[in-house]
Amino acid sequence: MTVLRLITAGESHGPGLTTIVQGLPAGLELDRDALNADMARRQLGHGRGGRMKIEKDTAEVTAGVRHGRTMGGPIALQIANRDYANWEERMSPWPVEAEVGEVHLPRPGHADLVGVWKFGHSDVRNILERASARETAARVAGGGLAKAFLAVLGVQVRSHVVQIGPVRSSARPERPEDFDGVDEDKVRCLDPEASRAMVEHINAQRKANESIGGVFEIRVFGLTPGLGSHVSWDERLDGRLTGAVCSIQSVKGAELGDGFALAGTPGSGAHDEIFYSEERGFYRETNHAGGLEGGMTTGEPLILRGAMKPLPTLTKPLRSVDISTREPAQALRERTDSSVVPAGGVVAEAMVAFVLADAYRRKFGGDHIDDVRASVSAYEERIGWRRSA
Ligand code: EPS
Repeated sequence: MTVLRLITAGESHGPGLTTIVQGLPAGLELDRDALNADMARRQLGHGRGGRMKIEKDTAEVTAGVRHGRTMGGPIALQIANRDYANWEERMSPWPVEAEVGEVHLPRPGHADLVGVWKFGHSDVRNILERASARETAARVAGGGLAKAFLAVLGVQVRSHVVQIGPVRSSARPERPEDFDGVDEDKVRCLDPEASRAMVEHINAQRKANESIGGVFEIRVFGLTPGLGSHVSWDERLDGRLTGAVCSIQSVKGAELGDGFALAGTPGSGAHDEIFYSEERGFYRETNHAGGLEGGMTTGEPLILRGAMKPLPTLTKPLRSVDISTREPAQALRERTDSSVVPAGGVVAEAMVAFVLADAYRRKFGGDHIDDVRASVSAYEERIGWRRSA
């Protein structure tokens, strides 16, 4: 059970998306522009398709906030689908006069085939509309509220792209300021040379009718030590964070800190030795663990990467089977994005912010934001934690 809850509703080409976030304290000040800036950041990135020219996402608050502050009840956010104007008959919630054709061509790699079996549909559209990554707009809206809560506690969540196709970035950002300008880069990459090669790679692959995967990295600064817990499997943040990131459409892998590389490193080089000095208190000189030990934050920056597979909607479709005739056929061919890794990082910021905000809510409680702040300060004083920033 989480203390903070995030529910999204909505289909890709339906009237719109809805987000409900429950469990934030009262008195939290929200910034409408900051929420909408994140909505716009999610739409960025070289490699997005025609749909992004249609949408200009904003999150409208319809409940839980008054004069810019949370009241303590559930917060509701609405995001319109502008494209619904082109889909009104096909996606109407109510019966229509017109004949609406069904989709029978499941795409390998998408939820299409298993979804129609499981939910008993004959029309793949009943699955693909909800499985679509359009839903991530609603997550970003909800994650924006979690980020606002974390910001009050001195926590900053950042992301950048570290790989697109085979091209890797060599950037190793150590502080929040190192991310300045990342959203101005075409692929949200902090290594200019790699960024150029990534754009070229996307262009070449797009010409060849391919889609392209990649890896984004999240870094979180200013976390208090001891969020999460070693005592139960479902309270360990390693699992909660990677689970949340792997719940993002197209993500097939997640790693923390040095992650998979640790498996091949001798123990003496794999862990972060502990030091103490009068001015710094307890500290580490390395962060192989990515800011987590025993399922708990250590107070070092959290480092998490997510690997996205290439999108399953291809302009050169793969082999499939028509589910109505059971004859061989080509998979559904649709307008699509060729690369969404830059957007994936923004969505992962939202998911990570949500999990961390929930961890703060569990540990520190509080009905008003000032109660939370006071509780965090009292705890940090008890353990003698010195904030570096
Ligand atoms: C998506 C397919 C594309 C993307 C969409 C996710 O939409 P369409 O089928 O309308 O061209 O643009 O992503 C978004 C709309 C978005 O806001 O991110 C898919 O099948 O997952």
